[in-house]
Amino acid sequence: MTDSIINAKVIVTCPGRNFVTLRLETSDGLTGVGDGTLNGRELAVATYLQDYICPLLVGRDPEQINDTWQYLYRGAYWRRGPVTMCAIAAVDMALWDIKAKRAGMPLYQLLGGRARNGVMVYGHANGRDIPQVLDEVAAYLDHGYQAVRVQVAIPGLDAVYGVSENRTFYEPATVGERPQESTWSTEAYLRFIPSLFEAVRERHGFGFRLLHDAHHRLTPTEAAKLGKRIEDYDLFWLEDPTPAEDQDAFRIIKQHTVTPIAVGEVFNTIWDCQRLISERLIDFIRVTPVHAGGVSHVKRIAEYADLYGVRTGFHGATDMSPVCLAAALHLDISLPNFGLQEYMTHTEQTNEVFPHSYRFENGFLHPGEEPGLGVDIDEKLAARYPYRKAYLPVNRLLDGSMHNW
Ligand code: EZ4
Ligand code: CO
Repeated sequence: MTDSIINAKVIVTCPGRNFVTLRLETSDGLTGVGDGTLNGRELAVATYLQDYICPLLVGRDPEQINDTWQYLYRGAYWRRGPVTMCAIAAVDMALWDIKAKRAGMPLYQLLGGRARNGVMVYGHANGRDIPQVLDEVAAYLDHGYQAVRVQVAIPGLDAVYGVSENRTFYEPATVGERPQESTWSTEAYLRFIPSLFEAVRERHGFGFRLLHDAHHRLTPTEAAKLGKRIEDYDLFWLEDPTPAEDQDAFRIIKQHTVTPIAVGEVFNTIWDCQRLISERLIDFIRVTPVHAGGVSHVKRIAEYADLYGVRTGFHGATDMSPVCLAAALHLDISLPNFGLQEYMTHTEQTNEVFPHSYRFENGFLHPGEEPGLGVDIDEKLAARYPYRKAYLPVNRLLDGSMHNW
């Protein structure tokens, strides 16, 4: 008799921040976990899973991942969108976890095995001023990192994206009944930001990959101007220069600068980046398993990107749970066109709730050799950290108009 799913459970926990996890159990006694966390909108995915997907999973053959994916995607009629795709992603990851456990192999072996020895990751140096960022970069380099993203506060602006009070942990979502408000001036940013890259290269040289995230705030012309202005500082990538849904904007940027562009953390499907990839308008695609339909769909996007010389740079901020990070690492180590993996360490409580086999060593992450994803959830411990409502910030220009956060 074939194995079947006998239990599908949604676990919402807040060990420092909120996570939504799907845990499946099969009649053969196997279990699998999948991440369904959508920062600031977590309960929408939890409900989608609990009320609409879990009842459909019970009784299904866990081995037929392709059929289950299509059943949930086509079967919803309402295609794409972050809530639906996070829910499908959670199922997909959990099923790959089960399949690899049954095979007795770490997931990357089922994806064809290793294409490299380890997964290079980038760390996050940030600070209230340039000297503080320079010290942070030094700390990351001392730790063995070979790639560092830099973000700095902009004089005259409050609560700028990517700048944190906590030196080891950056969490933009804040607990409360309303989002925090931050302010923005593109003029102030463009005047100041090149001096950060100049200072970093002057003090630390060119022997590591330097990255920066503009977080969807510029117009195509402003982004083109910035990219051109900072070419000598040799960034590995400039991320999300403009809002990602306007794919044509990237043609303007590409016409003016050879600063590499990374985009896609807000994409949910291959359709969102089809033109960006096929027209070579970006250099790195930043989709990640949780937000883009799981291991199956992200693999498809990465393979499509490879045809056009676009490399991967998967999103890996703290709102991707250890389950999603592990899934990303199995892809990273096996894909020919891997570029770089984002890595932001989780809180100690998060690491305890999600015991895992991946480990950091000298600037690289290794997925580990445990069968499956190599991550589990400690449900008893998870229950000690109940959900706390939290929102991502909103962003206003100095005259009060809403801007992109
Ligand atoms: O703002 O993950 O590159 N990383 C990022 C992140 C995102 C958050 C949103 O939940 O842009 O910091
Ligand atoms: Co980003």
